[in-house]
Amino acid sequence: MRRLLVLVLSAMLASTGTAAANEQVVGGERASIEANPWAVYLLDDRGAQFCGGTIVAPAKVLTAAHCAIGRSPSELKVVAGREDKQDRGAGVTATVTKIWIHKQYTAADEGEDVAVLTLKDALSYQPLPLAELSDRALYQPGTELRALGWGRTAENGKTSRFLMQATVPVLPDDFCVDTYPQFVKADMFCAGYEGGKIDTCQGDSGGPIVADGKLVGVTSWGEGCARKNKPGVYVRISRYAKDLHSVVDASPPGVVDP
Ligand code: 4AZ
Repeated sequence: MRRLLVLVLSAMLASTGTAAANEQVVGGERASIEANPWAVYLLDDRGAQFCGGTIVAPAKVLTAAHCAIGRSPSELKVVAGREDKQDRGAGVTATVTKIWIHKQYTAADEGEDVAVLTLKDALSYQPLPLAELSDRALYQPGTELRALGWGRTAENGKTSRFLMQATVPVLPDDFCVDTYPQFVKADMFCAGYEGGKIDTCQGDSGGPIVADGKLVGVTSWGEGCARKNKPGVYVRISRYAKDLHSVVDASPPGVVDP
């Protein structure tokens, strides 16, 4: 009887140990909204979080094209200033008035996975600047980037209640091409560990991966989550900076240029 109790208790400990190892983005940690005020999430027409985004101007949110395609502005909401999805008192739920999707977008793994949402009202949260063509150093293999989101904390798990973050290094383009034949070097980069374990996951798409106070990438795709030799793939934002500036920096209606 004693031995049975010991067995049951050790089995319980072993299973909670496994859960803890998978519990945290995957392999990450909590992040505060105060330190990352430009991090937002998207709600579908049922009020469920399904993607992330980044405030890049007072009334503009950058996300992935695959998060926005096939939706009308009325079927989308942006939640800003809320770290805990269940904290209805924190932040704001913003109305989307317009959706811009890169005109060459076809599928996430073919590139151009970027979209810009225009909001009805300006947000009071600090926007994040885009990485520019001159920021080539941020894309060098080994550069440590920080990915953020409310996505799944395990490949087949639930999305996170809280904002999470994980630090992942940029991997060499040749590694990404070897593991993903469709990988487009000019449009994407991949980041993570050859051994897996730490990665973005479903629900993190559209959200930010940052370094040096700049938006380096947008979470785009990957095979599963945190799998060995299957790193996350991100939009190479510097490549789209020019296109994005023409959308993001457009004067809002009613504001007359001097
Ligand atoms: C997704 O489906 C997704 N492991 C996001 C990120 C990654 C894979 C899938 C990267 O939104």
